[in-house]
Amino acid sequence: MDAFLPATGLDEAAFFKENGYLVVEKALTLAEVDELRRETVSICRGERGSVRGIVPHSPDENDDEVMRQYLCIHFPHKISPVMHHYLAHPALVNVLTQVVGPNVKCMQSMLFIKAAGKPGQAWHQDEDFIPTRDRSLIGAWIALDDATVDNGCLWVLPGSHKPGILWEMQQQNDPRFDCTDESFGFPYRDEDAVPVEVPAGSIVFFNGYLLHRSLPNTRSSGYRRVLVNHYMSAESLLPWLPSSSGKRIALTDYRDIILVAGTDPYAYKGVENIAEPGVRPDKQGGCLPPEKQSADSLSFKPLLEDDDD
Ligand SMILES: O=C(O)CCC(=O)C(=O)O
Repeated sequence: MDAFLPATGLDEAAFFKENGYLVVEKALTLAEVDELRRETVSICRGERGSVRGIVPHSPDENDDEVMRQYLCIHFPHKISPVMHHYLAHPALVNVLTQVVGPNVKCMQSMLFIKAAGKPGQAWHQDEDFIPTRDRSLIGAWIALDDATVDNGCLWVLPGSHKPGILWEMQQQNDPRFDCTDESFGFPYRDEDAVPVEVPAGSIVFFNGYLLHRSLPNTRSSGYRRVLVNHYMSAESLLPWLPSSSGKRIALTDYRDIILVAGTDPYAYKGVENIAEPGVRPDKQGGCLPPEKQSADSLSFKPLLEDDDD
């Protein structure tokens, strides 16, 4: 396994820290890649269990006809023992333990199929979607085809993870991209982006604050298949809501704040008047049930005058 390191003299962990991404070329054997490709067909055919949005397919439909219908399948590891097995492939764990720490957990997998003509994803930071408490989120993007500019490889803005700021997001209608919101307002230009072209079997690791995107697959046939697993430090809690909840806890930002030093990169949001002063209960008469305690934690309601007696 060769890590792709441009001539910087940095070791893998140092390169990742500096640039926010790292390529390990041909980390998986072609036999392993082939196993994952065959499993992709089975998942798309619905043979591994039910997937929301996958329709029953008749044996008359060939594999290409089936796969072309799906851009990406979320959480394949939940139904596929093969995908589950690859979450802890030694080539992944080796790098993860170097750049995240000794204790690493996975919370998501995504299987991109991205047939010819399918769109990419606009600029975003993965911590917009999966909020860790310690900025330890890391994607492991496992190429199941050679990923090139024309079939829609990953593009990154090297070093864009360093400020540790989550840029604003907005809806976009750019036909090059799927429905995912785009980050905007960041101080980098599209021309600063680097295409991460890799041969099949390679893994691109990238930091959860790194701005990245992918462009459409502009070829006339074939796929740009990728298995992307997301990991984080096991020490961090994961305050994550399923998208079905309709809430984005990662982007929720309590703005009843006072800056006491330096600059606030989110100053443009202004401040709000939310907290109400109040007396902390002194435990006389016992405690409230836990759900009532947390509901009150942001709004210490003043005790009624009668309570002070
Ligand atoms: O591979 C792609 O097209 C996009 C992947 C991506 O943006 C991600 O995994 O966060």
